[in-house]
Amino acid sequence: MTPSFLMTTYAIGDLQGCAERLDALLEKIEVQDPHAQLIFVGDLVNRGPDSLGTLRKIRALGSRARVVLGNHDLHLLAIANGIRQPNRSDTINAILAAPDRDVLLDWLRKQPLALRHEGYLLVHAGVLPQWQSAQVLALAREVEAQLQSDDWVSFLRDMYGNEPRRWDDKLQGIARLRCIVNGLTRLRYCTADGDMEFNTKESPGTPLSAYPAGYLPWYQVPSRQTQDVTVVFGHWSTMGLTLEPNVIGLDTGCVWGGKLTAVRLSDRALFQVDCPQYQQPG
Ligand SMILES: [Mn+2]
Repeated sequence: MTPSFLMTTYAIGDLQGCAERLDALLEKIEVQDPHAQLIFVGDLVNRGPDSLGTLRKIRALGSRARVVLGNHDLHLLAIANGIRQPNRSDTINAILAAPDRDVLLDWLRKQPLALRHEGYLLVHAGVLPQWQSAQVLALAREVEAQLQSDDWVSFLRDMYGNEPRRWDDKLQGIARLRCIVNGLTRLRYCTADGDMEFNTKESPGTPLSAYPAGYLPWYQVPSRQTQDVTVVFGHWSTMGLTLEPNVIGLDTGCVWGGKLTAVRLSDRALFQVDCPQYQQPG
């Protein structure tokens, strides 16, 4: 056992089933740092070639790896329970047919939706402007309690939907939980007062960007309460690598022919591997 002060933590972007690329990335990291601690920012599975191998690999890393859940991870849990139907671009059948399926799905549903590591707050998609750093963890715990309860399948059944679009501390019940899940796992654009928009995937910097007037990438909202920490997130592959003073975006489009990216949190050193294109967008 290596003492914790010698361990360095790396955040790793969306894998989406690219297990072989994960191996290549870990080789690169471990040459320098054989005891690297890893935090995956969600969307471990789906769209890519080996979702089953990816889940097995990360689970087998044991205490070296931590995970926050993404929308594709929740989608897998929903499909496995007959709550959602698989669509043509889903690539999770091997998990559903695997002999260790229940072990893997049970491990997956017990992962958190937000993590704190030193001055970093790690989530899959984003945080709403009204949420304070400590509150984000507390809100994530509310959803985690549902996913980890005996009644978790009924929670998943009620979880899907775009409403309510705006956070209010007074929200209760499933409306409250849905708003938390959508903020942490689906958010890209919102208004300055936190009204979420779920249709636009394009990066604000591209000619394709056509997000509605009044909306901003969530991390650019001026009144955002989480600016006292560095928020690390994935989910936004069209945005690519985002390195700003208190924001790190790590979805560099592994499954779309981009790169798989890890950042060493202590000094923002980047570790990347190229990825062959596995899926065409859309
Ligand atoms: Mn995602």
